[in-house]
Amino acid sequence: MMGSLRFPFWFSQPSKRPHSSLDSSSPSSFSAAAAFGVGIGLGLSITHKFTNQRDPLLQSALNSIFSNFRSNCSSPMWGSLSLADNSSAAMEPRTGASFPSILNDTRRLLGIGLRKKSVLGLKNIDVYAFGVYADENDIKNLLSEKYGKLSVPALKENKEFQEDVLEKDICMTVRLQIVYGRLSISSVRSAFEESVGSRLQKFGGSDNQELLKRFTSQFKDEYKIPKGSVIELSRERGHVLCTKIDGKEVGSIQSKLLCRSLLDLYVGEDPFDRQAKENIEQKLASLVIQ
Ligand code: DAO
Ligand code: DAO
Repeated sequence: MMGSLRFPFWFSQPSKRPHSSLDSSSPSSFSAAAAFGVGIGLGLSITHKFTNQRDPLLQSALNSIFSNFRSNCSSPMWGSLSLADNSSAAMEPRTGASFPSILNDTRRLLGIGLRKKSVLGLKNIDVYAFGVYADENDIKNLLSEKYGKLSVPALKENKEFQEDVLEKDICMTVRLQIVYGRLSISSVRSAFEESVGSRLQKFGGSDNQELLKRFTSQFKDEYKIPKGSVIELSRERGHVLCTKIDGKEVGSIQSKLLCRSLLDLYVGEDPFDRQAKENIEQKLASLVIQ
């Protein structure tokens, strides 16, 4: 349903349209939540349990706001509204893509965002929505002792903390949901060589062609990734990068450098979606401190 709803004008000029986007004549509370969320430039909204709430329209709009309050939103509120139980899901409002709040029993959703790509400098296409997950137990075991006494705002500014998230053996998953309808394997390969390739160079120096080729050779020409496909890129124990397409494993590669380079696209210095990175760090910090 949401896949067909786009508000391109609001994307480009969100600050000029702060209030008018909540359309009460909208046929669906989802679209209202999305429009409202987009209008005020926010990220997450809630897609479940509308039925037993008095005013689902208002509720979803409020969820959309509260789940994105950043430094001044306490973690219990954020937790209870957005990611409270295993059956809930969060929606990326610009695309309608929905992300389960828990994967593999213990991987918790930290934040969601959108990967865009400019084509020939002419247009910006939405390629996929993504959700970043991390194993709760790993977070507690590997980060809480060192950082558990700090405050959330302090932690969010802490470079060493951000570095540890990328470096330590914390199981994580980036789940991609394809939005663009004409994605070819060759364009995936070349986009990957550009984005991940630049990180491999940044973190590992010059000689990483072989590693890059090893990864991209997993993507066989006969694979199809139509709109709606779900790709999971997981850092498993021991820095093994495991790739799944629609639930089927297509390969895995043990490389700390590759894992780090991939995660850097979403939570590094120059991320695809800055707001998503903010939300991810906020959520991560709140989990470390609990
Ligand atoms: O069709 O001309 C075009 C543009 C295609 C852009 C493809 C971007 C691919 C981004 C990586 C996707 C990874 C799943
Ligand atoms: O967005 O630039 C990017 C990189 C995203 C990683 C893409 C990995 C795609 C792996 C699946 C390929 C399916 C054939």
